[in-house]
Amino acid sequence: SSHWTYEGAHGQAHWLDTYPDCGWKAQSPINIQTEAVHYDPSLPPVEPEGYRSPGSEALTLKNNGHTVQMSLPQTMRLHGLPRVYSAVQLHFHWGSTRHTGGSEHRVDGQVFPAELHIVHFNSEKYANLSEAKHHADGLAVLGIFLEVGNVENPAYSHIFDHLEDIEHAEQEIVLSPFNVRDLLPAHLGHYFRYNGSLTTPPCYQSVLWTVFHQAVPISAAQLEKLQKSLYATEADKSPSLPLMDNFRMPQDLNRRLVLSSFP
Ligand code: BO1
Ligand code: ZN
Repeated sequence: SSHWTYEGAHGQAHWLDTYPDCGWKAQSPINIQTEAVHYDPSLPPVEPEGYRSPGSEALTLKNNGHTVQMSLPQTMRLHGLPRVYSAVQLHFHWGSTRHTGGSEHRVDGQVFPAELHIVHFNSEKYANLSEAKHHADGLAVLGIFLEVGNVENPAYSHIFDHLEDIEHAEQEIVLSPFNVRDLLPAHLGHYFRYNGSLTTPPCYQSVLWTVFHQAVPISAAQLEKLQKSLYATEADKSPSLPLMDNFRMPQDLNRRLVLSSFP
C-alpha cells in the first residue's frame, strides 16, 4: 500500500512502521556540513550523455500524488561515476511558499525552495530500476537545488508550463523532447558525493548521491506554478489536497563521510 504521506498519521515519523529501511543508518536526505566534507581531487566532473536529444521516445509527465515525475529514456546515460548509469525519471520536491524550505538536502543548514532529482540505475549490472533499487550499488541520483532568480528559466518552462494539465493525481501527458542538460547547473565539476537512500518509502539504501554545489535559478512565477498547480488527490476524490511540502527531513549522517569534488 502506497498511502504514505509527508505529514500526519502516515507521515514521515511513521514510515519505518511499514518500511523498516526508513529507520536504517544511511538514510537521505542529509544536511551537508561543509566544514566536515572531505575534498577528493580524484572526483571527475559528472558527464551526461544523450541528455540533449532524448530521442523519439515520448517523455511523459505525471502527477503521481507525491510529486510531478517525468519519464526519461535509457539512452540518457551518466558517466564520470564509478559505473555507467542509465536515466529513468526526474521529479521535484518543493515547499509551500517562496520563503519556506522545499529542498530535501541542505548545505550548512540552508534550505532551498525546491530540489530536482534525476534518477538513474546502474545499467552495467542491472536490467532496470526495479532490480537495481535492491542493491547498494544500484542507483545514482543527481540532486539539483533550485533558487529564485530574476528571469524565467526556459528549460524549466518545458515542464512547468504543463502542470495545469495534470493537476490531479494519476493524470499524465506527453511532452515534446527538450534538452534535459539545460536543467542542470553550468558547473558539473562541483558537487558533494555520499552514499544514501531513496528519500521516500521504501527508503532503500541503494543510492550514490551527487548533490551539485551550484543552484539553478528559476523565476518566482515558475516556483509559484510548482507550488500551486498540483493536487495530491485524484480528480473524483475529495478533499482536494494541494501537493506541496513534499520533502523529507534531514537524516543522521552516522558513520558516513561526505566527499566534495572541489576544495
Ligand atoms: S528519490 O530520488 O530518492 N526522491 C527517489 C525516491 C523513490 C524512488 C525513486 C527515487 N522510487 C522508485 C520506486 C520504483 C519506481 C520508481 C519510479 O521510483 O521505488 O518502484 O519504479 O520511477
Ligand atoms: Zn526525490
